[in-house]
Amino acid sequence: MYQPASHASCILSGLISPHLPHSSYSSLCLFLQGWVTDMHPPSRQDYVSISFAGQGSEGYNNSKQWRRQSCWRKWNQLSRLQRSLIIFVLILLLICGIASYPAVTEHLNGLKEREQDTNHNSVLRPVIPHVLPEPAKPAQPLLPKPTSQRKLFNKRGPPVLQNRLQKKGNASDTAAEDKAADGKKKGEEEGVISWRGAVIDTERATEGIKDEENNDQKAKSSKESETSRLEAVQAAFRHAWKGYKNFAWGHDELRPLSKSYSEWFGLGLTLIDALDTMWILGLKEEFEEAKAWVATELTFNKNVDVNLFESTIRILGGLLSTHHLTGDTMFLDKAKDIGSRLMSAFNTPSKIPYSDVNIGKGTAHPPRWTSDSTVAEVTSIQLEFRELARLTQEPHYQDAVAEVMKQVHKLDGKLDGLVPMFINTNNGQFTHQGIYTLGARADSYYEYLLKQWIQGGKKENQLLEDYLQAIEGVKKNLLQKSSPNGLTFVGELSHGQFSPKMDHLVCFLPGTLALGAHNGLPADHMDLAKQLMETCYQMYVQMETGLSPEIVHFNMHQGSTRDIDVKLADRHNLLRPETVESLFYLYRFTKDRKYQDWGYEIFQNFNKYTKVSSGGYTSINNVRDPDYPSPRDKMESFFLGETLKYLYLLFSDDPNLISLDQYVFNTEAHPLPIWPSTA
Ligand code: DMJ
Repeated sequence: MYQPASHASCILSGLISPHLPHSSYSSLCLFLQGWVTDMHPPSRQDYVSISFAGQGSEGYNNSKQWRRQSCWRKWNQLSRLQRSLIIFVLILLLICGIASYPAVTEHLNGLKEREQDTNHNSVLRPVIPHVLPEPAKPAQPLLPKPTSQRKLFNKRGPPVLQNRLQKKGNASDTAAEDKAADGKKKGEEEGVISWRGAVIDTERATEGIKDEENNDQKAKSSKESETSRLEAVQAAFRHAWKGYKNFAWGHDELRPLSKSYSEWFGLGLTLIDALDTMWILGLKEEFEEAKAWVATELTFNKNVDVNLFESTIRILGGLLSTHHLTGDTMFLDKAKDIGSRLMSAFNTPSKIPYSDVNIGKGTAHPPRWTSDSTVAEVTSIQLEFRELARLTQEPHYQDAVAEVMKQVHKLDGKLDGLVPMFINTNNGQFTHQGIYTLGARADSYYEYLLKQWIQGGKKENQLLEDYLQAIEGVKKNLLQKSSPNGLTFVGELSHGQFSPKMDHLVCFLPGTLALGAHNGLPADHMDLAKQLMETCYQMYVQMETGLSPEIVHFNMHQGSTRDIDVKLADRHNLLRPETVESLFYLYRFTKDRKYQDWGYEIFQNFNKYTKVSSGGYTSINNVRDPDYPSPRDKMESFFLGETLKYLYLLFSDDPNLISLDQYVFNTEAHPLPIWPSTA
């Protein structure tokens, strides 16, 4: 009697033991054994027979009385052992029920809370929480997806219970955990963590986070550096403008040291050259002041001689581009005025224009000592007059400059597409033949071949052919490498004799070559552009002030100790733009930040050696003496028209700030529109 009760109670141990501490379980067994023995004496029968209403022979009687009497009769028919066992089982079931109640409640609550959580936060919570940047909680544990969690909990109860089961060593769970642990270890070795089915490539996830953070950081710091560099250029412009405004307002050039000005044409050259720069730099106040001066003070009805080329690229070009950028027709009217006055330069026997025009009288003439014009000058006014013709619908502007190109195209005296430096206005022939350079007097001929072709929608094949031929001519006749470092440079040829001399002016070439490559010309043009860009940068870096001289000579002899020499007479720097101009093109097309950094170095050196404290910047005489660079007391108009503009565009990461697919810059950095294809 004792044994079965004891045995029966302990059969149930599997049900309750996991839920109770060991000591409680033992005491319960002892208690039950004693209770059953004392209260229920053994019955006569050792089997349990239970019959239910309706199932017996007596038929169905559903009265309460009958049911009570029948149950009692059945109960009394049981042996004492059977009754004790039944009572024992019932008591055990009751105890189990009471014991498991809190855990069940907790489980149910847990499920309920999780369900609410999932419903409310499904949008906010990431599937893998720490993949989203959450600075306040950087080390969130890896969790499986909510659905997997639900499955787990349904199967195995709430987290507390799971932990206890694991500790107690549930066989199947332990095996699973071991497997998971193995998998985790293996996974960790492979950079993968597996958490019950949620597999996360931590290496990649972490990399992703790190990359994202690094990228964010990089983007932030490059944005900051972009902003601060742009602001630095604005500040430089304001400083230059302060000097011009205070000491040279309405005059051609500032003399910042003597706090005065110089006149060349007497047309407010710096102010006009700087108009579109102010617009691009966002200097509204300064722009409005300057605009008011143009509207009210600027007059071309003056008895004054101007250089056709210089006034075309600076004044006509500046007014046209400002008209385009602002939409203000006042600038177009002024452009028409100066354009029409300059046309008298084309009244020559050859139709090759004279270099000088009296814009008040409407007369033109060559320089006093010659009847020649400079080749670069007569072939670098086309962008502006072509645009004026388009805007005014007066073709004679375009016809006049096209005639020059047509004649030059046909002329004898070129070498593999390279042109001499002078052309005679009487007979239209090249003079002083045999000298070829990409520097002064020839430079922008090459630039305008390409740019006219781009401006006109890449249809004028003759311009393109002349350009491509000329670049081949450069490669064949003028390109050399220096010693000891092998810098690629463009020298000059004089009657068959190569000279390793290169003007700073030649540094327009890397930018032009890059622009051509961007427009579909051979890729090796870009390679050459990069090599020449490096050389132009070295022309700055290798000087004690970090500023380039006007002219350098490259060493080509084996055993040279330095690549670049500078003659005494060539040590000046006029604040020229060509190198930063090319850096701008190279950066736009390659996105290589080194070009921005090179430009920033140059910019800082302009600030260090050419800035005048009372306002303005000055040309210097000696780039090799950082202690006394010997200021020249002149701020050229192109410093504001070109140098600062290109620096600003170089430091900007916005390719749409004067898009090179919509605008073509004239040789004075004034952007003119590329013609729509229907034009
Ligand atoms: C500018 O007037 C123009 O860029 C021209 O083509 C060359 N010289 C100066 C700048 O150096």
